Amino acid sequence: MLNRINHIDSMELFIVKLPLVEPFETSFAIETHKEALLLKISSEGIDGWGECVASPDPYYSSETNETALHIIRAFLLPLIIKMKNFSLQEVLEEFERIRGHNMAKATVENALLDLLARKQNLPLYELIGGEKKRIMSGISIGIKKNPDELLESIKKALSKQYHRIKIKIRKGREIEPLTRVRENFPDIKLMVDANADYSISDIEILKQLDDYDLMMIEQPLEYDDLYFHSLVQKELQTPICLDESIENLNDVKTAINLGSCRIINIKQGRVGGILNAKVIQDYCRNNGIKVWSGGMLETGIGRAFNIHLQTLPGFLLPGDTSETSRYFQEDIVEPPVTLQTDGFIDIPEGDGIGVRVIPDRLTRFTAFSEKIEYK
Ligand code: OSB
Ligand code: MG
Repeated sequence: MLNRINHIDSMELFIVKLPLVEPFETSFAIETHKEALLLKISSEGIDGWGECVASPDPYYSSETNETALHIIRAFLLPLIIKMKNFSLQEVLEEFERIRGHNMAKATVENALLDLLARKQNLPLYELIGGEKKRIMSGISIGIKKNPDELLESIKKALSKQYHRIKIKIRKGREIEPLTRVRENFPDIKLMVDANADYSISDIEILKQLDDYDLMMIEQPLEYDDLYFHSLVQKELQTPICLDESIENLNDVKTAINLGSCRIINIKQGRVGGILNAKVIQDYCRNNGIKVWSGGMLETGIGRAFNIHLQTLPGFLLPGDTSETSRYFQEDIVEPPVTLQTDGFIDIPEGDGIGVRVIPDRLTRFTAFSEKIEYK
């Protein structure tokens, strides 16, 4: 940030595909693999890494890894090629001309932030003004075949000391699982995520969720809605948390003014990067809205960005930051994320995001790569 980049020597794009230890089912898809678009930017012997949070398909967001690849290649990287002795702020100003495509923009922003931090021998959290501290953990449990499997997963997560449990629900698959969970675990910190499966006409079902002492209901209604969420929030005791509906600071301001939610899930990739996420958490903190850091089943690169982000003061609730072994048998970075005996997570030590990409694992998991060199 404070520093400038003289010039970029090369950029490399990778699509990696990692098997998940177990399929992850949501109201919109079943995922068996994590496919991620990675970007390495090299400058004067130092590499910065970024990970795109998009998926191969447009079911969570309109962006996909292929659309991000296109936007990065055709529009974002060519802007940087032209720049000499530039700051990250200057890059982001150039990016403003491109509408939308936050996940693509965040990928480049993330790689440049990692690069800038490494150039200054600083951990990322220091570069962005965070505080050195441990991070709370949380787990997002997918829709299970039956309530017994769900109870088993919750039991396992509790034995690891996760600070809160989130379960995925979908219309018609909420009351029975929640009843069983509360019979077995009356006191745990619990929340649900509907991934936009309901609409305003389902308000009577949503009202029933007030009986389960939930920390929040995440994204009950349509992915692009703020108005109907405000009507539902007025009828519910349980806070609504928005995920899909929030793509920028304007959405946040509209949501707060309408009363569409009391909590916001910030996915830095969904809002265009770490610096936008920082502005949003600051705005929320000043307006009495708690935020937490969401996840997109990221590899160790994206997960490290989420961990550094949570050192900022607005992140008052545990996020979807789980340990590596819950997603992958083998990740592309070292060290893995692990939970301490009290469920907290340490910030990885070292410069930048603090994790290193292991070349042979990257090669093994890479399905596509492309290198762009500059003179
Ligand atoms: O809605 O938060 C979501 C994963 C993929 C897409 C959307 C979501 C999720 C998660 C998993 O809930 C969070 C994680 O553990 O990374
Ligand atoms: Mg969500």
